[in-house]
Amino acid sequence: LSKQDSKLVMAHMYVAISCLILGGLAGLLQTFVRSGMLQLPKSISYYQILTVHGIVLALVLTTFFILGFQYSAVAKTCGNLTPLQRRLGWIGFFVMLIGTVMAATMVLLNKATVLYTFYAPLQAHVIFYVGMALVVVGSWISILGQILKYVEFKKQNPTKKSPLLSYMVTINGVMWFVCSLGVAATVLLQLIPWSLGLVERVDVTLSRTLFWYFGHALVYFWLLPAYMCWYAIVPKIIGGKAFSDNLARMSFMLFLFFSIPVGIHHQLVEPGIEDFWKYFQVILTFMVVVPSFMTAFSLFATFENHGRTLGFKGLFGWFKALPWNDARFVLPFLGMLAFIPGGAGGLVNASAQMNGLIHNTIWVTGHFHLTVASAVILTFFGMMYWLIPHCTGRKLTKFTNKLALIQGYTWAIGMTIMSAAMHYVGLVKGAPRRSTYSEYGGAKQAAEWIPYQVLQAVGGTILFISIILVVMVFIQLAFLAPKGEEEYPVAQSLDEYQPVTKLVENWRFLIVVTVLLILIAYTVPIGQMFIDPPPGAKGLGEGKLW
Ligand code: HAS
Repeated sequence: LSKQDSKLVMAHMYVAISCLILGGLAGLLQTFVRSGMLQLPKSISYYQILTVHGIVLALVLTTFFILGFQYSAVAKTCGNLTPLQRRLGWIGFFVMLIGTVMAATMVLLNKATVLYTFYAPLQAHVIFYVGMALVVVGSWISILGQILKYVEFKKQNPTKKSPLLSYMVTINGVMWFVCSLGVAATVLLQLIPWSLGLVERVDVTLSRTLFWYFGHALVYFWLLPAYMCWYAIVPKIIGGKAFSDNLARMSFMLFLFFSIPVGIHHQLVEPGIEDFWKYFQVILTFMVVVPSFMTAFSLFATFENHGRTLGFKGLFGWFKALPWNDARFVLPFLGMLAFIPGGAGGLVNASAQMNGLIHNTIWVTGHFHLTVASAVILTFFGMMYWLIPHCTGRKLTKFTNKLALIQGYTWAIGMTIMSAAMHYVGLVKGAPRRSTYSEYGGAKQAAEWIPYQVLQAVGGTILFISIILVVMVFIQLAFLAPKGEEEYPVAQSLDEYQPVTKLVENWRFLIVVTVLLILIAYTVPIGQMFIDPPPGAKGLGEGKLW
């Protein structure tokens, strides 16, 4: 990467690492409070630190890391950014930063204790909502710069297929544009007027529906950059080739189609939405699982092919061929492992009957700590460990690599303990999520939750040690490691020179199918919220929807 492009990428990384420290500290405090081992000072509420934890880690860290990495990916595969593309990157960066500071200030002042989902009926100060809106607008500006790079490549090379990483970045960007319209609508049309007192009340079902229209695609916005690494970077690190470029594109295309029209699977137990539409979106949810199975298949095929090329035999011979001493590989691999139970848990969540069992229990918290906080973040750490030295002109030394390996393993151990306890006590003992320590008036059932909350604190403590290690590795790679050249690994695929199916880059087709699926899945349920509210949807149909 050029010096100027590296600077842009690094600016994003500095924000991401600061978020990790602040959000990780909030997480550690939470586990101690929940297990009854710590009481917060009266001026700080449990929900305030829970809001800090969720917003800073799930929304801000991820967005900054992803946009920084995606800039590096398009610059690496399509050539240095033009001044306009870089300017868009910087404008987006600063708009997001200003938005983050505004929102974070309100949360720290306890004027926006609304959790990371921030939908009604919880209400925040207007500055919080404006801040969140700026984060979204900033991300749009930033993504525009990335898409322009892809468009420029396609214009200059009309007959060539686009580089895989740039194609993937563009899919993720388009998906983000389309899904964030939902959160923009609820923030601008409902939450801001409401928090200013311009309207007396807002429709909660509509607010939640618009949020989840965005919210489920959001989880794939987090996941896809990890998949970019698994498909296009890990094969190079292990010294092999990716199984199939065409399969990877196909899987990303399916993510674009099916990530968005599935948000109602977060609302299966809510009133105000007809069963038919819940069922319909559950079917679409099972469709979005398909590209993940394709990814699992492709990864196994990549590993096996590499192992066989090196002469390793047998069903699992490939296992020995993998570079177990290389943190750039081990961390994403631990992420893949976590995604097996994490993804299986997602299938449980999406199955309507079983959702009734686990909804609003701490099982769900366990699910997303295996997915976003393990599969995704472990992969992001692994990516940082070559991206940062690449940008700062330093080397990942043997010592730092060892530190990074220890960091990865401690994270995996901490998260295994914490999320296993969450899954078990949520599923088997019905422990609620988003609740603080309470004896519930001496209820026997609540007493059974405590040992598992202590286990969560044990896991949380190991995780915090792991965060300290991440920061140490980061400081090494950004400022202290010896100068040198660290590779930006981009893999070739076995079908590198085969033409790509035209359909996957036919953007008119991609956007028409995406919009059509959204219209089919959402027109009637949202329409009904305006004109024909089902019983139980109180306050609807009275002309006070927005
Ligand atoms: Fe989820 C709730 C359904 C994936 C995140 N999810 C959440 C929430 C979050 C979240 C944050 O249907 C909580 C929201 C809140 O605050 O209320 N989720 C799914 C389904 C999937 C899924 C069907 N979720 C994710 C991902 C996330 C994420 C990814 C973040 C990044 N989720 C739900 C549902 C709810 C939900 C309901 C609502 C629950 C409720 O009632 O509140 C699927 O996409 C999962 C598919 C994944 C797989 C796994 C494929 C495995 C791979 C690894 C291969 C490994 C290798 C290594 C090669 C099928 C690709 C092998 C090596 C060896 C040695 C073996």
